[in-house]
Formats: sequence, C-alpha cells, structure tokens
Amino acid sequence: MHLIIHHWDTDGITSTALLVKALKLDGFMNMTAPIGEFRFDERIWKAIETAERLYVLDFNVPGEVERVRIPTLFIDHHNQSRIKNPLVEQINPSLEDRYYPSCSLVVSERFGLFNAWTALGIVGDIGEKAFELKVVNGLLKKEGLSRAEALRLVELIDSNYIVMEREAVEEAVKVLLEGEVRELLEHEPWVRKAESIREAIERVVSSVEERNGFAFVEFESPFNIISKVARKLVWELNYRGAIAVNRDFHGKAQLYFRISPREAERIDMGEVIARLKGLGTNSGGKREVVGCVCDGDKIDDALKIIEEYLG
Ligand SMILES: [Mn+2]
Repeated sequence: MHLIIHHWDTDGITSTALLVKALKLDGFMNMTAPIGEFRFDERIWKAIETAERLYVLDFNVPGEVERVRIPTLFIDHHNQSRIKNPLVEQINPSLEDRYYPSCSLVVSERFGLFNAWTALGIVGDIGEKAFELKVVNGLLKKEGLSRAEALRLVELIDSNYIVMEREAVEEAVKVLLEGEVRELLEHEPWVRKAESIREAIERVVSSVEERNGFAFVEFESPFNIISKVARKLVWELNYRGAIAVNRDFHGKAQLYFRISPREAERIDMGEVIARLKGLGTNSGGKREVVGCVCDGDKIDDALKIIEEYLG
C-alpha cells in the first residue's frame, strides 16, 4: 500500500490529489496529522508499519521522517533542515534557497502535471498575492475559474480543518479526485461548514471592545478561527492591533495577538513570545503575530504580559 501523509490545508490536499493523479496510484491511503500538531501520531505510525512506500507532502516534519524505515518521497516548500535518513528522498527547493509559494507547485513541476489544483494550492497558502503569479492566472483561465471562485474554493476546502474534522480533511482528497473542480463550489458539506465558520467569525468580531486603539475579544469556540478573527480586526477594521482569546478550544485556551506593521516597529514580538514561553505556554509567531496555546489557568497571566505592550 502507498501511504500519503499531508498537511490539513488546501495546499496539502491539492498536493495529494496531484501526486495521486500524476503517479496513477490506486490502492493508496492518505492521512493527515491531528489538526494543529506537527507530528506523526500513533495512528500514522501504525499505518506506516503496513505501507510499502510513504509520501509526505507539504508537512514540515523532517524530524519525524528520520525515523521512518520504508522508502519515502518527501516533498515540501517550507524552510527545513536536510533529511539524513537514506531511505528518504527530500524534494524541497528551499534547500537551494529557492522560494516556492506552495507544495502543489513543487509537485506539479516534479511530475509535469499542472491543473486547477496547482493554482488552488498557491491561493491557499498565499491568498490574493497568488494572483500576481503568471502560473496561477494561466491555470485559472484554462480551467475557466475566476479569482473569486478560486478564493471560494480555498475557503470551502479549508473549512474541513477549521472545524477540526480530521477525517473530512482526509476525505477531501477523494472529493477532489472524483469530481470536476467547478462542482466543488456546490459541495454541500463544505458549503455548510464554511457558512458556520463565517457566522462564528462574525459573532466574535461583533463583540469587540476597544482599548487604546487595540481590539479585544473573548469567546469560546471549537472552531480554529482565532487567527482569522485577529486578521479581520487588524486588516479590515484597522485596529492598531488585536488580542483574541478563545477560552475553550477543545479544553485548552488559545490566545492570539496581531499588530499592524506600524506597531511592529515599536513592539518587539520576539520578546513577547519569549515571555509567554516563560509562563510555560506553547507559543510561537513572527514579527506581527503571536499565537499561544495553554491551560485555561495560565491565560490571565499571558494577557497581563500583552497588556504591558499596548502603550
Ligand atoms: Mn504549503
């Protein structure tokens, strides 16, 4: 059996569909990791035991495949270390300092198969910026898809992981392989999920409070919408920054702090991340964002740290 492990987002799903079609794999099995966790869990390790060949797509886990003992093709575009396991062939242009906007494009080039999935993977990973790329516009045109339709398709495909349905993510590969791209726009289960996600985001955003130009929201939701909420508050509603707290995300607390590029000149996010980690939280981010997951009893201490930076 050929086993494919892929990222849960649109790029991971389209990369998988491309690989299956390019290699004409039948009798394959595809799996994604527990959503939000960059690791192989027991379910995946068990499947690897019975597989003859492994593919890992768009999933930045070089450390995990060091332990694999079957022939593996690892295709990615994230910055990562060189894999030393001789059973693993690692294809990643970033190893030669070449930036690729998506894994789907790496897969397409490797196998010479380009279609709407290639473009959707790119739109999924970099959003509107994808439309600055000739390859994206060319493929969308060929498939008769507008930019709005491409964005909508990404919203629909991503709805599966945002509502945290691992099995639906895995099934999405089959949905892609079995239907026309255009039909996906009407795929009922995805349309319903995308609708509940939109509603949940609207509800949260409408409860925003302002503190010194910063947006502040607290909510409880099983959906992984916190980054979208913060993005909307800063990018669309133009707050200096946004602090969002999901007090019950599958039993954990999530905190997200996004600031505008202007505030990023004043606030040292690296320092914020280090201090949040110092509380024993799982935190990470970059220049303009910090995400943090922790037990509920730590969230108020985390908020106190962030308040110090609001100026
Ligand atoms: Mn990707």
